[in-house]
Amino acid sequence: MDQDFIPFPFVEHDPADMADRANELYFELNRRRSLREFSDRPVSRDLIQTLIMTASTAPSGAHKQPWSFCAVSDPQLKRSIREAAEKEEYENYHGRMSDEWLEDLQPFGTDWRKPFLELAPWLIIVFKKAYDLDESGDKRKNYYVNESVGLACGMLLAAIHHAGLASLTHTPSPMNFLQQILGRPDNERPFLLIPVGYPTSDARVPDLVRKRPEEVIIWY
Ligand code: IYR
Repeated sequence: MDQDFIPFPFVEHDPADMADRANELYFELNRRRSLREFSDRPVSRDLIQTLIMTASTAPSGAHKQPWSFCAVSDPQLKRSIREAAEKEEYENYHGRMSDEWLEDLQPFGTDWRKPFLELAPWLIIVFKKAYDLDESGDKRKNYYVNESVGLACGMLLAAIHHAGLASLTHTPSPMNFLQQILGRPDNERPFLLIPVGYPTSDARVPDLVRKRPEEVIIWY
């Protein structure tokens, strides 16, 4: 199949504005924080759809777009997800995680309890697709699946933050239970669970420091 080509949809900015634009986005994204204390304040489905479609603009290997996003607001489903996640996390915090791991997590005060999985108005569960099935049911391979889906998740977090909402990148482990509860097909594997919503009025986060330029950039 031949692909049509169009002119590159480039928007040029006045060089005098470019640093301001770059700084504005940096300051905005630098304010993003992972939230664990969600309120139950509702968020519209339309807004969630726009945020997911923003994520779905991510680049992907051979433009296969190897992702699907389950958007869960149903209270029963959220409860099932919370129960299954807490069961696994209980095992993690009581023997499955190494002492070093528990020590590294200690500053964040996390434990096996995951009330946000019921409180947050939406859970977005991102699935990665190792392959797709064509019309005749034959497997069609996807490429750079982890990279592609990781990029989509990053764009989703930025979109959520930009819209004035908060999120958490939650990785219950193991998370195959999400595939069962959500009835996803065999070519899909859970990648990341992202609660989305508003913080409680007294939500607190650890006072973290981000690495400085000289710690993360190597110039050549
Ligand atoms: N998945 C567990 C443990 C956990 C692991 C890491 I690495 C974190 O940055 C945070 C938590 C949990 O959700 O509690």
